[in-house]
Amino acid sequence: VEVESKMLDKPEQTTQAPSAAGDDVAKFRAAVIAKLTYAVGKNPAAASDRDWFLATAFATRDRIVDRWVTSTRQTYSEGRKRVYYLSLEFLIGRLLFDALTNLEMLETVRAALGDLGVDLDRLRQVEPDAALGNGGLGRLAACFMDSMATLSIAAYGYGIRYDHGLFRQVIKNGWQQEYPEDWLSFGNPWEFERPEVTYDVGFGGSVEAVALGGDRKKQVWHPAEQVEAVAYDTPIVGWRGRHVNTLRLWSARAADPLRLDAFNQGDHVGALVDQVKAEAISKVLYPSDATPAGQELRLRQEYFFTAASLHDLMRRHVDTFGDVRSLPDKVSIQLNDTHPSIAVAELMRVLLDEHDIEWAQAWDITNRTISYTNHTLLPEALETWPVPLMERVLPRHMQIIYLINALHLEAVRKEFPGDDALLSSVSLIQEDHGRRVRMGNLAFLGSHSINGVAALHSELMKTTVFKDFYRLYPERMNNKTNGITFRRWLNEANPGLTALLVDVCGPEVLDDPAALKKLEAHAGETALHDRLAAVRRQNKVALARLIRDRLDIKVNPGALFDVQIKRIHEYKRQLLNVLETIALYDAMRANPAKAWAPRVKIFSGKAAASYHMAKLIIKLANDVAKVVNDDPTVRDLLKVVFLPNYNVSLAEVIIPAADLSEQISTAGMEASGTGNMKMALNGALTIGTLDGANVEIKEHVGDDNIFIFGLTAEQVEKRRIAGIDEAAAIAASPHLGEVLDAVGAGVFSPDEPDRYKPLVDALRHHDYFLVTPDFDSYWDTQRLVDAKWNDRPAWWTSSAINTANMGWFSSDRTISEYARDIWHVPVLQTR
Ligand code: B1N
Repeated sequence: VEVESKMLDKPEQTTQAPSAAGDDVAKFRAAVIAKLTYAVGKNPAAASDRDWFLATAFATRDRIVDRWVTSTRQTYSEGRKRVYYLSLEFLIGRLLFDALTNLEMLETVRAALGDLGVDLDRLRQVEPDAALGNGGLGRLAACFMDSMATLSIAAYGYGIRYDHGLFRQVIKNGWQQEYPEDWLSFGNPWEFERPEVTYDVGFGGSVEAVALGGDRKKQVWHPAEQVEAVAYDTPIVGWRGRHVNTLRLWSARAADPLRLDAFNQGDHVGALVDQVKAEAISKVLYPSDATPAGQELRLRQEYFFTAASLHDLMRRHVDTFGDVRSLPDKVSIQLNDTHPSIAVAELMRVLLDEHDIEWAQAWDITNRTISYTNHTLLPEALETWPVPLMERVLPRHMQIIYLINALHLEAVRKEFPGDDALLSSVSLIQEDHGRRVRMGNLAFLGSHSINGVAALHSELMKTTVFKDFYRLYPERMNNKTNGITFRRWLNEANPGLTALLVDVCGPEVLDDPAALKKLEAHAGETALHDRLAAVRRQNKVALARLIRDRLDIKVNPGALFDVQIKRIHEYKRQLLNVLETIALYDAMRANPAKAWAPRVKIFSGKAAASYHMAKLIIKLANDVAKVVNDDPTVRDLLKVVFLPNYNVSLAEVIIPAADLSEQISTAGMEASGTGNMKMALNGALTIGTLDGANVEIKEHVGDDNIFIFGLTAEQVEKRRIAGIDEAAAIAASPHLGEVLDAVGAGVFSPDEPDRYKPLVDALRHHDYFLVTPDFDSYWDTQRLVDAKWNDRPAWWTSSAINTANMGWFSSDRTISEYARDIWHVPVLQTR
């Protein structure tokens, strides 16, 4: 990891003396028994797996807390700059193996529990999967927390402690159904409630201008409603336990739990109305993924956690450094998308109204403190709020936004006189279709750095969403290509491959992902191929078992496992994959004796509850699965599997078992992708478009080791302008017409022949996502995949080259770049 900023000292490598190991096991065993007895209140004979899990988590947490206290004290005593990562989502998943891996205690704990007759791998499954996020954006925040701790950055994650995370997906008769998720129902052993860290967050009310004497006056906001934000802290321990940071999540609580007067008059429900309204704020995660969530409650969630977080960090800053004016030197606030972008107006409000800083200085402080990451170009995902709603819920903020906008537009008018189009495009207020506040523009204007999440995405930002802002502030825009934490996605998810890599590349590979490159020298060796194949086989057997247990479908671990796992969205084009599956099924049936590469098509992912097209695509995948899996003609050639309730834990099983990674979004639409990185790191070959981070994966692994197909982002744009001409694409295709006819005629839905008419009609007449023009290129490229699979030495050579060249996609690299270019904080040099 190349970092120019000042380095922290290199840590001592800890080596464990063999004689100490037995001691450690005995100590940990005693600690677990003590926790089971005194924290869980059970005796070993009566303890369930859940009790053992809690006891183990508590004992593990103790080891983290010691280091946590040290880290926190060091940050204070050294007067270090702190980074605050504000995110409406943290998709952290299970934490036990994260903690044990990073503390290097996995084997000790396994042995200690073994002595007690308890199986650690069973306990692993008992932990609920904390799904406080929708998909890539939330998981990125979780990977970043791991990397910030690993690099010893003094960082805090700030978000919401949702009572209910992302809905549980049940597939019933092929259709998605949503059920509430309940991760907290058996308690959460990782968190510390901090009832003493509670802030009032105001909503509504009015603003009063108070005369201060002379012509000076002051605006005072009198909120109509106060909601309390209560802190819950989860320690996040970095690799080798060197540093521990805090994930602080806010829970909403009514200031007055009930109205006693109403209660005493017999109105038992009415007495609780205020409480219910306040607590609704942290009740449930919005299941929107790159789609708008235009609800008052969503705005309340955004302001709630932003205001509480700013209050908390300002208090800490003033306590430590005494003066708000040094804020930009000691604090960096990173906005994870626009969801916390009200921070710009809130920080201004606090500086102006509560610290009596004058406007120009307040604006300078705000701008130098805040930076913003954009995660999507989809126009429908860009947040805007109706002005009347903002005026009602956040009247003082609306005033401030008007003022920011007036000064901003005045400056633009001066620099670009007469350019009205520019003015209306960079305004914070959208004037057509009802007046709305543009949160992306507010975030941009209030930030000194605006970054995209992959090279292509960051370039496209300059020509699309922020085209006009780029003319005003080109120096603010930059790229930070996403990354993933190798601790979870390699060490924990794929211990077999990790052991192999340590053996071939040396143990330094655990600290320096660039050492993966040493694998490349052996990429062509049969001995390596055999070892890689054995590891993959084991992982595929485990996945096959899971598929059998959950779906009662038998799949052959010898077949090519072809995997598409992500949110279901039209732009991600699961439909393209399903249509190719149908074409392949037809071709196999027509000629079953041909030397086909046997495949298992694996799909997993959730659709937003209100996204009808996406839900129809899930149903189609399941309908196709039923037909294919029941057909004896293709029994040994093709299986189709839709695994319900995709989450982090399921990903940890699927990813190490993937042979082929499907990254087939319409070019220009997937900002980055991170599942693409996880699978390539684990040795899957990618079939994908030149979109998001696929472009950079291709540059790293080389053209011969990735299957690229389809229109480029530039061609997509041209094609949309020229007219897509679906009919021509379908007519030119040897397979597509027949496939669409079959789907449209109800071949896969005999019980409801018209079920897929809307889907097929869209493809034939307004194929916005360009499935039809990309189909043949996709089909042809899949046949190249078959050919390579049938040449196993070539396949494994490419697989090894993929793993060898994925080191750059470590989130440690990404975070080092944020630290160097945006936050200006030192990082620990880990190699
Ligand atoms: O963010 C990921 C990227 O790797 C993905 O390409 C991108 O699609 C994803 C509104 C979003 N962009 N926008 C969202 C999530 C929730 C929501 O309410 C938008 N998610 C992404 C990490 O950079």
